[in-house]
Amino acid sequence: MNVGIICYASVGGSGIIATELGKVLAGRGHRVHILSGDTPVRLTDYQPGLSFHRVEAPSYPAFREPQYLLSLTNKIVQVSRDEGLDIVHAHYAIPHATAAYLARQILSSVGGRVPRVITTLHGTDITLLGGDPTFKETVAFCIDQSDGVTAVSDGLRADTYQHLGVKTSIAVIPNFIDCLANRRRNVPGLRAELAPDGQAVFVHVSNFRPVKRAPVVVEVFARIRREMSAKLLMVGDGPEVNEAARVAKRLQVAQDVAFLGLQEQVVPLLSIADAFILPSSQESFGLAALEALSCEVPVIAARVGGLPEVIDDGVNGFLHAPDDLEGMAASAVRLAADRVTHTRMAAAARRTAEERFSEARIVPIYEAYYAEVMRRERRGYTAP
Ligand code: GMT
Repeated sequence: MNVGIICYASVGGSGIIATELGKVLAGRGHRVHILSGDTPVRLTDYQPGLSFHRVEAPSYPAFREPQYLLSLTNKIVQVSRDEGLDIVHAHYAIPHATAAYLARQILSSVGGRVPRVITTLHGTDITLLGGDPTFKETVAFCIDQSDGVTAVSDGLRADTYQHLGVKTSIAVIPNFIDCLANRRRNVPGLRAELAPDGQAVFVHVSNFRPVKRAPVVVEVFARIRREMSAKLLMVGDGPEVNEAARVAKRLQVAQDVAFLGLQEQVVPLLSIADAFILPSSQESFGLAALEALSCEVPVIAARVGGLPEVIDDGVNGFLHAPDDLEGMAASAVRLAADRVTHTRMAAAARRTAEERFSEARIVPIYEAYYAEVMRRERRGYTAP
């Protein structure tokens, strides 16, 4: 098939999944065109069958904001025409589902080949933004007008029906991971450097947006520190990084918290961790949690959104009510102190990634979904 994939380029699960999907599909013989405002972080090497189309949003004195929606729409129209796309796969509804819808309408109105539109919902596009009255009706309309819609978890699917009132059927296709690339490595030097006195090591990886509650990670860690000697690695960057650092100072654990910023290679850091801490207020799936599981790192998380579909409480990690910081800390201490439990959960974590969320298992589900949508009756524009 000939597929156009639209995604955000910045670090974030939706862009990562979209790009990885494109790479695997190209490896399986499809032609894939990635459309994005910048080169996505995971689009690093040349691969036959995979190309990149930059979406430009020129500034103009009359505009106060760049017109991303218009330029993306136009780019989809051009690439569809030039390349003969079968499918336009929009990752993240806002505004990608709208751009794909508009492009399909434009292409339909002039005749010729018209691609099917598939929208994949990722999380904050629904739970934080989609239901906002500023966007709601347009977002719901464009989701309903897509030829196919997928969500990354049952939880997100339910939220979409509840918050946006969409009517169309939504298929759940979970996120996936390359289990070969994301596996625990032996990095004794790194552990000795970051935890020189044999301390337990906890890790948090995110974009430090408020929804991730990075300052709460530090609060949980301060409770852990009362019980044992430990280090916390904070990986990533974003709006709450400084607040998290302030909390570390206030709680007098700053000397044991390392803010490492954006890291291209998280596998070595995950490979020295005893547990991953993810107390998000909302999380449709938790790709970072899956990366940890794949590296044999049990995850301690808030019981919200799609996280219970990834983390089995007491099996590959622990789930707690979002405000149960004591419980999260107690689980962390238990994992680091009880090696038998840790070994059992680390093995279960890896099995979760391999058996339920491997790229080899999930990408063919996307392929089958593409084929099903191609067979469906078209939606959208009908010529007058
Ligand atoms: O996490 C975010 O703030 C943005 C968003 C994204 O575009 O990366 O993340 C969402 O999509 C990921 C990929 O499907 C999911 O793994 C994340 O759980 C989801 N984030 C939230 O629901 C908060």
